[in-house]
Amino acid sequence: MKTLIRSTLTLTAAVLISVAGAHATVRTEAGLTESAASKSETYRLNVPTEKEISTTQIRLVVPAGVAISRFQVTPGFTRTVTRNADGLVTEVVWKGRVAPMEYARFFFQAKNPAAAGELVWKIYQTYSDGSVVAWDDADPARGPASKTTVK
Ligand SMILES: [Cu+2]
Repeated sequence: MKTLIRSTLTLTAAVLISVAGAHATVRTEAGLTESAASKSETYRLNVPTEKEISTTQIRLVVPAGVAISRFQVTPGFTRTVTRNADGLVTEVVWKGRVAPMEYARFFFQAKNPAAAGELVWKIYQTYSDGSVVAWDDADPARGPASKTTVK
């Protein structure tokens, strides 16, 4: 019985740790945080619901110099884009539902900037109660922004 309790506690701790690490992120399709200058890359936005209510909206702020060309179809979600004067997509908003214990993935193709540097992706995750979780480095410990190193 003692052993059972201990292993249950260990499992609970492990689950808590994995949930804490499951932030909303942008990675390459291969799961990497680096890519090459001027490369046409496929990026993957991963959004886990981390509350007991659903995620209803995800807003992505696209780093300057990144040229999004195409989105993979994501059934169940609508997408709205904002473009700048040059026609580049600067923001993307997806609306839909990511229920508790679920995650959603959004894939898009983009051309990286010609210059090396760091891309900072800001993600704003809205829940059904209207609360917004900011993954934008405003509070790096709790809401880190995703970064891609362009080499
Ligand atoms: Cu998390």
